[in-house]
Amino acid sequence: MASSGATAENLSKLRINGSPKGYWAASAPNLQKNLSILSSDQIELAKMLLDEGQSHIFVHWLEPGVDDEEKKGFFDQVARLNSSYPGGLVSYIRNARNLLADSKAGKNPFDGFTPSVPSGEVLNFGDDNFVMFEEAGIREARNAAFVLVAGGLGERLGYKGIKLALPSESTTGTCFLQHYVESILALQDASCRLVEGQCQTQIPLVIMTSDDTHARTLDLLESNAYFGMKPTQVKLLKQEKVACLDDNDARLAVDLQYKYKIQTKPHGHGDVHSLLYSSGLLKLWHDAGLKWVLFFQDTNALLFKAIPASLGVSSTKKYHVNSLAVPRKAKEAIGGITKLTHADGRTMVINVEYNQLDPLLRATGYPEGDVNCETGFSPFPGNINQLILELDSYINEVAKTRGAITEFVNPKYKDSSRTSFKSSTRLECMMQDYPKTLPPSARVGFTVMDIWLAYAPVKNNPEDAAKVPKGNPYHSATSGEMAIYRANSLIFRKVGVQVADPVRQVFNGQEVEVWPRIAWNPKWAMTFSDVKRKVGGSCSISQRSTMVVKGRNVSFEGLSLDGALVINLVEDAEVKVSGCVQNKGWTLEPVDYKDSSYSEEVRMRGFRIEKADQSEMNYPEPGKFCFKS
Ligand code: UGB
Repeated sequence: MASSGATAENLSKLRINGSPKGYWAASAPNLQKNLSILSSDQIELAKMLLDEGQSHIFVHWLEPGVDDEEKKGFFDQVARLNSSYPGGLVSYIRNARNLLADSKAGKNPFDGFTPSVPSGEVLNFGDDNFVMFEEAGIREARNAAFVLVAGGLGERLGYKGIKLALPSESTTGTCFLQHYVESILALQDASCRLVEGQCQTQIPLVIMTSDDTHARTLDLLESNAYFGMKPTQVKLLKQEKVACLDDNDARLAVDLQYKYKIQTKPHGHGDVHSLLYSSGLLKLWHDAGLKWVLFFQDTNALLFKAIPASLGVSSTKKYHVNSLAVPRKAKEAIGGITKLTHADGRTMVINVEYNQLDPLLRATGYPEGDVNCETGFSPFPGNINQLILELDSYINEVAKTRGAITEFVNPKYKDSSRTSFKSSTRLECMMQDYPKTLPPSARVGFTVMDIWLAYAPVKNNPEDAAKVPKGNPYHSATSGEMAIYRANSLIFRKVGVQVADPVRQVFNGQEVEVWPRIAWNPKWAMTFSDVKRKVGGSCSISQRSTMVVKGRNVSFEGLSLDGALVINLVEDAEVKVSGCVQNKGWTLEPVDYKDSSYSEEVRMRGFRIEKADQSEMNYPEPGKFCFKS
C-alpha cells in the first residue's frame, strides 16, 4: 500500500463526496480530522466505506486516548477484507444487501424449481465394473491435483488441535494429514508404474487453511518432513474471513470490545475456488498437462478407498463435475444431491444442503419432507463433498466468475419482523455450489459408493454423537475409527479371507460394531485388485485380532491370525507371511471422555488400546523373506 499521506486532492475528494447529509455530518468530520495520518490508498478505502453507507464505523474516531497506529491498523484490516473478496468490499456489501433483502422477504432460493431424484453412476465394491473404473482412475491419477479444504475450526467436534492432526485410528496413531499425504503418494506411485519408461510425476497437493488452522497445519507438515512429500509439492492457501454485518442495510459490525476492528467470520469452504483462481495455480497445472482437480475434506479416512474408482468414472464418462455420494439417511447432516427443474425448463444437478432439503420437499408436493423410502434411505444420494472437476472446463468457468461462488446468508432474527439480528451475520459459500453457475451443456454427474467404503467423517463431539437418532451415523472419532476397521475387514472378506463377525460395544455412549483391527498403509494397497493380489490361500482372522501392515511388499498366504501381528518393512524388502499367529493380542479398554487422566485424543474416542502381546516382524534390510510360524 502506498503511504503518500493525505494529499490536498484526496482531502478535497473526500469533502466533495456526495454522501447523504446525516452520516456526513455525524462521521465524515471525525474522519477528516484524521486524514493527515492516512495514506492516499487508505483515504480511498475510507471514501468507499462512506459511499457504501458505513459512516457508523467512524463515529467514535475523535474519542480521546486512541493511538494513530490503531486507526492505521483498522485500514490494514479493511484493505485485507477488500482484496480477498472477488470484486472487493463494495461487491461484498452490495451482495449482502441483496441477499439480506431476499432473506427478509422470506424468498426461497429454490423458487420455481421442482426437486427430483437424479440418476448417476452407482458402484458396487469389487464387481467387474468397479475394478474397471479403479484401473481407469489409477491411470488418470498422475494427471490430477488434490485440494484439501481444511480451514474449518471444527466447532462441532470441539477438539483443541486442528482436525488434520487427529489420529484417524489408534493402532498406528496415523493422523489424517499423514494418511492423506501417504494416499496421494501411493496413487502417484501406482499411476507412474503404469507408464512406460521414466515417470517424474509429483501430484500437487493444495491445502486451504484459515487463520484458525494455518500455523498449526504448516507446523504439522514441517515437523514431520511433509510426511514424505516434497515440500515443493505442497502449497498452503490461506482463506481470509469476511466482514460481519449488523443489519439488513449491510452495515459492517464493529468489534464490541475494540472499536478499530470489524468483526469477521469464516466465509465457508466455497472460498477454495477463488483462491485457486487468484493464486494462478490452475493455469500452472493446465500448462503442466494436468486434467483433474480433486477436492476433499479434513476428516474422512475412508475417502481414498473411493477415489480411484470415482476418478475412473470421471474420465470414462467425461464428467466436468463428479460429486462423490453415499446412500443418505433422511435428516442426516449431509446435503442431498438433487435434480432441480425450473418452470422455465432449466435443470441442474446440485447439492441441496441438509437444512434446505426438507422445506424444499414440503413446498413442492412431498408433504412428509425429508424421509426414507422403502430402501431405508433417503431417495436423494448424500453429498460427501468430495468433488472431481475436469480442469479445462473448470478454468474456463472460473475465468468468468473469478472463482466467486453463489453465496447465501443465514441471519438469526430477533423476531418475526425480520428487522434486527440476535448477533451479527455474514455471507457464506460452499464449494459444492460450484455447478450453480455452469451452462446447461456442462456434464455434471455423481458417483454413489457404499457408505462403509467411502464415508466416515469425524465431526461430532462424544456428547452430541451419543444423541444422534438411532440408526443414523454418529460421525464421531469413535465411529470414524471403527469404520476403518470395518472397511478393511469387509475388503478382506471380499477377497476370500474368513474374517470373524464383529461384536457390538458401547464407547462414549455410542454403540458401535467392533471388527478385527486391520490397518494398512496406503502403499500396501490402494485398490481392490492390490488386496486381491496380495492375499491368497485360505486366511482367517479372529474378531479379537489386530493386524498392522507398514510397508509395500507384504503378501499373505494361508495365514491364520488370532492375536496381534505388526509387520514393518523397508521399501526394497519383500515378505510372504503364512502359518498360524496366536498371542494375547491387543484389547480395547473403555475410557470415559470426562476422565482427564487420558489425552484428549483417547477420551474423544472412548477407548484405549492395551497392548498385552504381539508378534512383530521387522525387515529393515532389502531382500526376500518368508515368515511362517
Ligand atoms: N472448511 C473450510 O476449509 N473453510 C471454512 O470456512 C469452513 C469449512 P464442515 P459442513 O461431509 O458431512 C459439509 O464444517 O460445512 C472445511 C457439506 O456442506 O465439516 O457442515 C472444513 O475444514 C455437506 O453437504 O462441514 O458440511 C472441512 O474440511 C456435507 O457434505 C470442510 O470444509 C458435509 O460437509 C467441511 O466443513 C459432510
